[in-house]
Amino acid sequence: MNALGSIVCSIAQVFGGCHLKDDVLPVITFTRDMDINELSSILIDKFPDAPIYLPDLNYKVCSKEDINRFLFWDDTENVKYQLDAFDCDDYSWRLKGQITIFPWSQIPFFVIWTDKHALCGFVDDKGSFYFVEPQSNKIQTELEDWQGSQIRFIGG
Ligand SMILES: [Ca+2]
Repeated sequence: MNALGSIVCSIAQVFGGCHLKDDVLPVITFTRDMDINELSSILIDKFPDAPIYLPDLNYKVCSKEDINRFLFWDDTENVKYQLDAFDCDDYSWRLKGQITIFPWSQIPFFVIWTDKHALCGFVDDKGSFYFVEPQSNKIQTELEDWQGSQIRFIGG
C-alpha cells in the first residue's frame, strides 16, 4: 500500500470502512525438505486415480499452522464472488498466485479441480494432505458434498 492509500485507509478505518491487514508477508519456518518422490507417493496414496502434476523436484514443507497464518494474512477470501467472472476457479488460482511468493513458493501447494468445484490443497511437514477452501480459508481433510467427490486435476 502506498502512502496515499494508507492515509485513505486510515480515514476509512475511522468510519469502519477499511479492513487493513499487515503489509508484511508472514514468516515461514521450513521444518524439512520433501522431494518429488515422497510428495507424489503421499498424493497417490490419497488420490490413486487423480492426474497429478508436480513441477519441481524438491520442495520445502512447513506446519499447518504456518499455512493458517498465511491464509489469515492473505485477503483472497474477501474478493466479491461473481459467477464465471470471479468464481471458484479464480479464487483458487488467485490464492495459488498469492502464496507463490518466495520463500513461500517452495511449499507443495496445489490448485485442485473436482467434478463440481475448484479449490486448493497442500501437504504439511507431517506428510498430511489438506484441502483449503479459498473462499473461506477453511482447512479440511476431506471434500464436502457440495465440493464434489472426484478429483480431476491436481497441479503444483
Ligand atoms: Ca471463473
